[in-house]
Amino acid sequence: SIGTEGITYENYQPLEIIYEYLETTAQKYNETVTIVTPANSFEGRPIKYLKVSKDNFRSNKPVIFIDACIHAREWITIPAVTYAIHKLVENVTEPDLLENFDWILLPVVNADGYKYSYDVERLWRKTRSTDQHVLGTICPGVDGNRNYNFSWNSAGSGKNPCSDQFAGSKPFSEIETRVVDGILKEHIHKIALYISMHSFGSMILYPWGHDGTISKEESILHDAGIKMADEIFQSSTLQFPKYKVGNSAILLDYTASGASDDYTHSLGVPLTYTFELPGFDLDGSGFILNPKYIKQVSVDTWAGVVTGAREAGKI
Ligand code: ING
Ligand code: ZN
Repeated sequence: SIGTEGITYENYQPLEIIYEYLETTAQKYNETVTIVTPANSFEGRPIKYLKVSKDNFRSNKPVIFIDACIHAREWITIPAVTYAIHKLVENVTEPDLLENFDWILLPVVNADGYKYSYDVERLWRKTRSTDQHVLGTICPGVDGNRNYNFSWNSAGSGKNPCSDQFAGSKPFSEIETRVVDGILKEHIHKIALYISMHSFGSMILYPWGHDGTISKEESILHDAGIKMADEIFQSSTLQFPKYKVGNSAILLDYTASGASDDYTHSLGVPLTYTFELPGFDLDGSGFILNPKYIKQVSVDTWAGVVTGAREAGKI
């Protein structure tokens, strides 16, 4: 559990251990790390994130915001973010990253869903809310990555609560997406890079996902994306496919509205990405990545984030 790398990367950790790691890190490195619990999840679990900064966000450094596990079954995304925390404060080999940026790291957006996936139903995707249901409905949960308030419910989502792409009863119906929105609103003018970690497929995706049109920032999005993909490829000792980089609708071959990268882009964040971390087809799904890959995927993802941050610093 809590070891020399802060937290072990040999197995997927339960929510309680991840939170213990965040708490311990905030205590141990209290000069640079602040833990925030902005709200509780639908089922009452705290949602926790870390602010990492040399001066508690007092200067005007650009902010880098990384979130993960909005989709419950995408477990590999969580260690990718705790490893970033580890490299920012515990095992610093790139000191420029804290010199030049302030960081927000939210490893588990969907705490209820992760717990449910961990304990009950491995391939659960959505939140666990039941607010939108009339008496007796049997399908809980909203697709968090269809719930953001940009072009909401216009593509690749719907109004059927039993669908895995249920958009919710309205934009930001979910406390979990409202938490992310709160962070975005608090720092919006400073956010230089936003990455939402998903799995799987080894892709770096960028807006616009709702209709596949070209962003005004397409060229910087694409250039920085390619640099991140190259760096991940260089870092990796694994036989995963090289990351593809592109507009999400074009690369995935489907449009999807209400996703967090489109939303942050609509708020004016220039560099905003969805990472699809690697997955092997071990069970016909690809979400169930063998734990033996956790460490290396986390290391490789960090290499990509480092490059993305430095690119963001140039703009
Ligand atoms: N993939 C993303 C999803 O929410 C995505 C892909 C990202 C679509 C951004 C549109 C915009 O479907 C996974 N694995 O969840
Ligand atoms: Zn996802």
